[in-house]
Amino acid sequence: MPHNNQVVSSVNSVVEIDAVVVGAGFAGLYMLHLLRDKLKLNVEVYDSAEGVGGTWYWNRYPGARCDIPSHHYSYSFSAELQQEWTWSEKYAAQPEILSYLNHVAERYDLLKDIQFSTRVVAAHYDATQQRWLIETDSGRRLSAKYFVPAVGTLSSANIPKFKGHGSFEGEVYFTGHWPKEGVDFTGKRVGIIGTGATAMQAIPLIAEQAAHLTVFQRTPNFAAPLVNEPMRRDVDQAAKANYPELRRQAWETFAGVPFDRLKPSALEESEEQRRAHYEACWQDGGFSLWIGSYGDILFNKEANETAAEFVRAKIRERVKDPVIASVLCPPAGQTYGTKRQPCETNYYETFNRQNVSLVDIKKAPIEEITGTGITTAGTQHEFDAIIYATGFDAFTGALFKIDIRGRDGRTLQEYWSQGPRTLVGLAAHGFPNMFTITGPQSPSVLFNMPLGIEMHCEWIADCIEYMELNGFGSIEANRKDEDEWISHVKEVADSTLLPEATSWYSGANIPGKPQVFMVYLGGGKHYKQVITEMADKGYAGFKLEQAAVADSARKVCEAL
Ligand code: NA7
Repeated sequence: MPHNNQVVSSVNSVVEIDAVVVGAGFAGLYMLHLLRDKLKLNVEVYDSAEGVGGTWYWNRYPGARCDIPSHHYSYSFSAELQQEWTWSEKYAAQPEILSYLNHVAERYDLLKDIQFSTRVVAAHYDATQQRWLIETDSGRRLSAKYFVPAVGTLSSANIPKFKGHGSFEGEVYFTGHWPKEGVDFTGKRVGIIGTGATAMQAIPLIAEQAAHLTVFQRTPNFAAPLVNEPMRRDVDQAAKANYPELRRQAWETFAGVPFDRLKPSALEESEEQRRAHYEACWQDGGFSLWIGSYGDILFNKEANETAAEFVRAKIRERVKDPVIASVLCPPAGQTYGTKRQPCETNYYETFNRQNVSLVDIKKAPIEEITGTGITTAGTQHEFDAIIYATGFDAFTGALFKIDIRGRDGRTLQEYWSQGPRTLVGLAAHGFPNMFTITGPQSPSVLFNMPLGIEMHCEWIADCIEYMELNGFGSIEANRKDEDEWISHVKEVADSTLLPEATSWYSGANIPGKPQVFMVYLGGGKHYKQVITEMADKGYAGFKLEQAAVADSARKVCEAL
């Protein structure tokens, strides 16, 4: 990659630059734009994919789409960008989101600083130099003052190693790594493992194509209809006329998406009122029932059960065979919405089709993957294709794929062996000048992702600018402040019902992973206040050290 001001040491072939960003999804693209175009730093971005998009590059499975409205699922940093892009559906599908990200990359001329098909394999901090030594799988070695792994929270696939793993002789697909050219299941016998948000999007469409689809369900889920529709002209015009207000409203809400029906308590209403209210939210679609119905359903078990029973009744109504309906219905005691609520379109009706069957693998677990299919409790299911829709090693999986070593050679994996340790989800003690985006212990996946990403990228860029203008060589989270933040994250989480669920929010989907609730539930708005205040106080909670050596980044920033 040509850089005018890069310094190449002829002795060890290490390229000196200001910052390395890993990942070219929503986060990596905006980070590059800010660091390169606002701060005029010398930045390189690496991504193992062949193009931009991050999660939207890989997740090309049928039905993949966002589940907050498209106008909200987009960057807010540029009024021009908001005006010039027109979404075609209320909830954009993967190809359109990928086109949008390609448009952003081209519009801001980002591609020239992204190296695709290249994985960053190691990043080691050198405290004497106050720099990260970074290596890619193409053998490129870099020395960068700042290291920003913008690797995504849901990007490292969870692939269960069933007995016989790898022995199936038919086609094998992973939803999180779907072939670019697509897959035609026409006439095929297909098995799909998993019934999470991903599987629920894919199953109805695959069922329409396949000769037969067998769904392997371990835990039934509470889903609500997405209620997608082609983008209405009036809706688009209203959004474009009022984007600042739309964004302001989003920031006023817990999850960064406005809902206008939220009432304080399900228990303060009569059964009839409650049912009518839930029905209205159900008809709205998306997350309206989950985070836009009653404020107490994620805090109070009794309130939660009213929503859970509402969804169970809907499932029983939509699935004709009562035996299948009972397998699809989460049992008594399983709380609603404490795992992420999937949004669906015709998911439950799909089980009324003749060519779809459901296998309850909680009752009859998968024993083995064979050359011809899957064996459950002595029954052999024969397939032409098997799909793994088994989720992700969330939050930490993608970071651990890189050999990240901080001060004294300590690995991130070792430092986080009992669960992630961060200060406000942005930085970790012992890992100076490294910043994570929508990482663990930030609002992350429970906040509007593009807005959360912008908040983090802007905070990081401001922090770097502050450091450069003030001659600092390193910034590092204090251990004490990290401890306090971790306790606070836990305290807030424990005031809700969410940590009780067996979910990827707590690492419970990955055997052997420490089970710690990883999302900050204080809400995006409050969180933004916290991190802004830290910055305003000269990065309270962090230790800043003067630069050991004068560097080019400072000169560039000072010249601005
Ligand atoms: P999820 O929500 O983690 O769902 C994964 C599904 O795969 C879920 O039904 C799991 O059952 C099932 N699973 C995982 N491991 C196994 C094993 N070993 N055996 C059987 N079944 C298994 O991932 P998604 O991709 O659907 O959604 C993740 C997020 O991506 C989503 O929330 C959006 O934010 C985007 P389980 O429930 O664990 O019993």
